[in-house]
Amino acid sequence: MNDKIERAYEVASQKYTEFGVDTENVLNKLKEISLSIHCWQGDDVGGFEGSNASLSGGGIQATGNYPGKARTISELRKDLEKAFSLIPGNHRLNLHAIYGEFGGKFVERDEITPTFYQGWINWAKERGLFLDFNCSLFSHPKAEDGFTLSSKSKEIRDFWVEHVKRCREISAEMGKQLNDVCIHNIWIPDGSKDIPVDRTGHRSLLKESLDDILERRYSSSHMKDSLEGKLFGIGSEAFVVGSHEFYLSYAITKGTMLTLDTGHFHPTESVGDKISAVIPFLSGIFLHISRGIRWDSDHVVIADDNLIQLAEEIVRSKAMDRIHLGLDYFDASINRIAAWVIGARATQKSLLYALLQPLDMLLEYEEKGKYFQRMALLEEFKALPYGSVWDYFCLQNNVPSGINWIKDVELYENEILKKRL
Ligand code: RNT
Ligand code: ZN
Repeated sequence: MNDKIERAYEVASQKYTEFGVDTENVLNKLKEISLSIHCWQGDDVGGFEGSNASLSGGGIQATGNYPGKARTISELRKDLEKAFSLIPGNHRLNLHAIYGEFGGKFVERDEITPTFYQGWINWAKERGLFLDFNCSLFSHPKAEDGFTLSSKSKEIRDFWVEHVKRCREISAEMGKQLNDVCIHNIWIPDGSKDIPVDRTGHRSLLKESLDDILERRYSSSHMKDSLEGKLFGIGSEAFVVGSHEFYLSYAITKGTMLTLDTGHFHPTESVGDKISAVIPFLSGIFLHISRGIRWDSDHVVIADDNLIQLAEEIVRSKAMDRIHLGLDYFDASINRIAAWVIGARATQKSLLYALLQPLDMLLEYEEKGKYFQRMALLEEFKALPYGSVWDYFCLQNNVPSGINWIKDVELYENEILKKRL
């Protein structure tokens, strides 16, 4: 088996060498790229706050009822460990505030402290993982009227401002203890189902709340803030306060990072194209890699044209050190561990595909106006054996190659998930 993979890799490597591409070099680069794996795929964005913690009120929705959803933190950790064992390389875990360890008692969102996340920090440390963090401004009675940081009620705003401030503090603590930079992502569901008259009012309230939240400075070697806009959500079809333009402008002004979620734009827009347009003006970009289908922005990521283009633009950006890659989708209709593995591997495969392209040759064609040659070369590369390079990468990193991981997940499903009733 391994022999076969090695032989196929040798052949593939020679093929790429003919075009001036060094596959060893490519594999080293690929290994350096960490993905921030989203914890919320494991339990349909439920979290562990207690009793009525089902996903609601945020304009996002997980559909499906596949058996075996993680019901406790230890089940979620087990599932994550399984998923991580099937994804080559070293990665990160992206946590939401609702995933704290509250020990069975209800802790209000404006009362959370780093202590509730110490278990996650320890768990990450033991496994050599790093953490990212998110404030959670949905699935909560105080988010039910559709507005949080931009609410016209001062009481509601104050509550959420306090929550986000605490989440920043928790992020800084995670970064400090893990000796790393924890990215804190701010996404809020604020918006309205129908056409509002006071867009201006809500947007200026959002700005005011954010100014207040970001006033406290943390060392950028431990935490960085990133802001995520959106086009629409369920119940916020006509108006989203935190739109892309709002946060792009805000992030540039304040020096924060900007989160681009690939499911948060019009279907014909290319997020790949946006990278080189915004990165010169930003301290960094956090990509939430997802797959939009019609009204839904959160399908499991696959290596489609959008993802390939995104990967190509990341690789060609010359700013990879300022682009943080995370996954963001949730599918409750298939095995949840497989959903993680498929999305992560598809992202890595797309990056590999992009890294294997003969950029120098392509650039030369382009600069000389040899456009059919450029097109022909790109087309040719679609049929080159990058799958053999991928298999070798998996082998090198001690994870199953090809579809061998499927049986691992099936076994886990039979032995563990099916027993969760
Ligand atoms: C929602 C945003 C956001 C969430 C997570 C749970 O549309 O994409 O990133 O998916 O914070
Ligand atoms: Zn997102």
